[in-house]
Amino acid sequence: MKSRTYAGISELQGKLETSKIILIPVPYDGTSTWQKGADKGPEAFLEASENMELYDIETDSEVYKNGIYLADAITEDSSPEKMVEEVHKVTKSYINKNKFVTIFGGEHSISIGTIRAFNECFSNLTVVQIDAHADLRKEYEGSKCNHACALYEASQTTNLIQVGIRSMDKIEKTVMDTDKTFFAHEMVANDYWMENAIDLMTENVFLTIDLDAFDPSIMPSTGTPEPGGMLWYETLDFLKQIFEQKNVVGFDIVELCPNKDEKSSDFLAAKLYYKMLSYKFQSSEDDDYDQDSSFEMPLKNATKFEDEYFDV
Ligand SMILES: [Mn+2]
Repeated sequence: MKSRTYAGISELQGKLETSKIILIPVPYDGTSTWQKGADKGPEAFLEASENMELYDIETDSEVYKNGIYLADAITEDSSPEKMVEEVHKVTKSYINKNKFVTIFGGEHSISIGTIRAFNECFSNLTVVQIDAHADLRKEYEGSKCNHACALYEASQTTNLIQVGIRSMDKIEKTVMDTDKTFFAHEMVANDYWMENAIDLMTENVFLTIDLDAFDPSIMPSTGTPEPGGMLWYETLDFLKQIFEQKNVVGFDIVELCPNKDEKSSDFLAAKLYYKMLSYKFQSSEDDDYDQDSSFEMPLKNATKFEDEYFDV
């Protein structure tokens, strides 16, 4: 039987051994408070991806030729804590294979695990969170692994920069670093917010994108839509600048809550994912699969991983 590949690429282009890129689906929706359905996000995203052109006009590239391996979905959902643990473990195992690791959720709590993995593998990590919500609660409804707490740990352990924020609880102000927060209502009046945000970033950057950061007019299918969000081209412009100026070490995209009568959100998510890969690999698509040529990821403790490093 033919196994499923990302976007219907050939099995050869989707092989683990030769792929530079890993995609891990995490269909988890254990703690969402309002509209359920983020567990259906990865499937809707994959379906939309299968119906998308794989040539990117803007970068004049076909990034899938770098190889994109569709990993087994993480289905651990016995508790939020166990899910986070599993996401952390699996993400780290693929980073240790020297791959460019991407994760598609699921609700935002999965990012506690992804960020923990990247932070352990890359020194001086900046986390750029693009989101409508601050997600800085230390604990919510009895768990530290609730989606409302998604970025609390990152706020304590990484250089966290929050972009697009327009909804939070007052208590989150005690945790938030307002010098590194770009509120939506201020972004509309500040022509320099992108440069200001990039100036705050260290070299190694992990991006966590909550799709509710986008305006509901272009991204209605998300658990908690908030008016006044970001639009398509400004978001791409910001992302492109980050990919050009920084070493983006990986990213996750979360909170697609598909609606069978509204497919454009699924396509936005699919296209966003592919755009980000296109920006990442823009200059390297003519390379062969030799990972030493242009794709180097400085691991924090490279020696620690030596055994697993080239085991693919
Ligand atoms: Mn969020």
